[in-house]
Amino acid sequence: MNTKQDIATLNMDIEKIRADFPILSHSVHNKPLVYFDNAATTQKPQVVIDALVDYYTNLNSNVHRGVHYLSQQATNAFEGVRDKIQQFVNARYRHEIIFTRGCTESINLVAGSWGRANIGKGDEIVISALEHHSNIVPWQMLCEEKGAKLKICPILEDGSLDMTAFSDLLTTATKLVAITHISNTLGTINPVKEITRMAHDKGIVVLIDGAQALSHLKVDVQDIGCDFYTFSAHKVYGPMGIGGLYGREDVLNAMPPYQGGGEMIKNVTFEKTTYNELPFKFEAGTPNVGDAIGFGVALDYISNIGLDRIAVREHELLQYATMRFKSDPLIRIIGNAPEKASLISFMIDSIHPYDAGTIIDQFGIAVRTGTHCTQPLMDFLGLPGTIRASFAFYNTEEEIDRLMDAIVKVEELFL
Ligand code: 7TS
Repeated sequence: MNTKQDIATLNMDIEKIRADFPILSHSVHNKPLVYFDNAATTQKPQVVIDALVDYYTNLNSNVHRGVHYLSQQATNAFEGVRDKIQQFVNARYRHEIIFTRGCTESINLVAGSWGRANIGKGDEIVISALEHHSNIVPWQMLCEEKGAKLKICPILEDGSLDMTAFSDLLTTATKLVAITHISNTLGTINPVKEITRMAHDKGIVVLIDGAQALSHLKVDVQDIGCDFYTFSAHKVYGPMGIGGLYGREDVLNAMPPYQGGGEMIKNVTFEKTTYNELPFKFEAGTPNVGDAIGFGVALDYISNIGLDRIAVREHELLQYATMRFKSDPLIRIIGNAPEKASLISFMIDSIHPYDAGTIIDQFGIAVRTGTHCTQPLMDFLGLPGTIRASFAFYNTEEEIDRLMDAIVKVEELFL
């Protein structure tokens, strides 16, 4: 057990795992694809792709509204995924899981329903400098509508949250804290349990944006104690267009509906409509049944590998890439928080990230360049953007070596 490769081999059979993801054997620009854009979306294992085809081939039917065989089978499969998600994030009740289109819609649901009902003039909402636009703009819109104020918790030089500043921001005017679990740009893992405890001590409601977290670490919403937790399937090896919101039962029950339509009602007359129970109160219209089923298969897939093993493997990749990047004096890593997920934002000297990204792409390597939907964070850091390599457990040290070769080429061309 001397080299990183040995440890990786002991941890999991990478070649076998890679074979589960058909896209990973593709070529781009006549080079084997290296996929380092996992924070934007993860690739899908064949079992997830098969589940989608199987659903539309054998099960397609609308849910919750038919006594016929197919409708009941589709309903069972769809509702079974709710149970899987409940177990995956350790929610107390299955009806605390609301299906949405994804993390963005989940945050908008909370802003549109809980926010409209609970935020008033002069109230304050605390977010952080690390937030994705999805966890900024809905709150800005709400604050504008209600005459409330958005307060921003700053970060320290290493990309960690400034917890002293956070504590100072919590006042009697604060009604909500909405903070990301893991920064999609810097990789910082925030102390969400502590954040929740500090906010709850002052009676403040807490939303955690879990878009980046579900694939990297074991999420336990009861242990965190938060009121809301949001996520997207496509970042956890599942399909796009499906995700969810965890909300604590008492909080969800006290909220008005978000959208009106079929499914979310109990009884409709032209005079008065009464609303359905949880979770259906928040699920107006025909849901995305096929993709939900694919989501369930993705959760089973990573549960079978084991999130603890995934975390170990991804940490190895992060350490290896960090070590390689640090060996090049022209590379500046942006974000060095002690608790960090497996992604690295970086600059190559003064080369614009778009220029670097274009050359790196020619090597068949997918990295993301730009502001990563965190423009205010880029302003905060005084950067035009970064290059971001985000790793999943199916990536390898050899792929990181190939990225280093491409970076050397970028340096030759631009410096
Ligand atoms: N919050 C965080 C922290 C994210 O990283 C993202 C997507 C979202 C919310 C929104 O998720 P969606 O599934 O609703 O779009 N992040 C990224 C990214 O880093 N590159 O592309 C999308």
